[in-house]
Amino acid sequence: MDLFKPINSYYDFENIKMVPEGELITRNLSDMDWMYQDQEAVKELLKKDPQIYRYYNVDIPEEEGHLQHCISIINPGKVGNEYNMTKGHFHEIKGTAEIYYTIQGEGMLFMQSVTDGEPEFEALEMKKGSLSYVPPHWAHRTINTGEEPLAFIGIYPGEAGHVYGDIEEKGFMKLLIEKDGEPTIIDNPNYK
Ligand code: S6P
Ligand code: ZN
Repeated sequence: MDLFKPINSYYDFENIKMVPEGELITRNLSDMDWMYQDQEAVKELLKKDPQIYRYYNVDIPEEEGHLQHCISIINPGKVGNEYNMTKGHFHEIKGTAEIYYTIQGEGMLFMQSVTDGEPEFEALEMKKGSLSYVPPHWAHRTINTGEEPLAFIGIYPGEAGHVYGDIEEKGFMKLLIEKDGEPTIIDNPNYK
């Protein structure tokens, strides 16, 4: 048996990154431009194509028994009046859960499930110290509503895998926009 050796990773608060970096994945606006409601704002922002978020995956075998873990960082900002967010996904093995532990910033965790016909939606607050549970069968997306980066640790089963197609095509049933200076959840008129 190949014995996997214990390893440490660190969050570098000063440089807002994980050390060692592991696998770094960056998502710019152009990677998810159709997901935002205000396409005029998208068009304008695409001239600079800002980075919306990035995540650092620790290199762990994608196998049952292991625990994948990563640090995600969503930059502060908005596209029109909609806050910066991740694309969102289901786990490929839908019966796998995830834990998010917020280490910096503030935001929201959107979850939706369509397991028994009727779509269901839930949202949880994220702030430094919040420990959020994403149960099996819930798609999840994170959103930065603050002025600083939103950074959180994600821990999930090694075999979970990720599926983006469903959310890419149908979207999330709710959006998080700034209204009268406050984060406000509204229905997504484009949800299919
Ligand atoms: C993985 C976990 C996170 C996300 C990351 C980026 O299961 O939920 O590491 O991958 O926050 O979001 P997304 O939706 O682009 O994978
Ligand atoms: Zn996940």
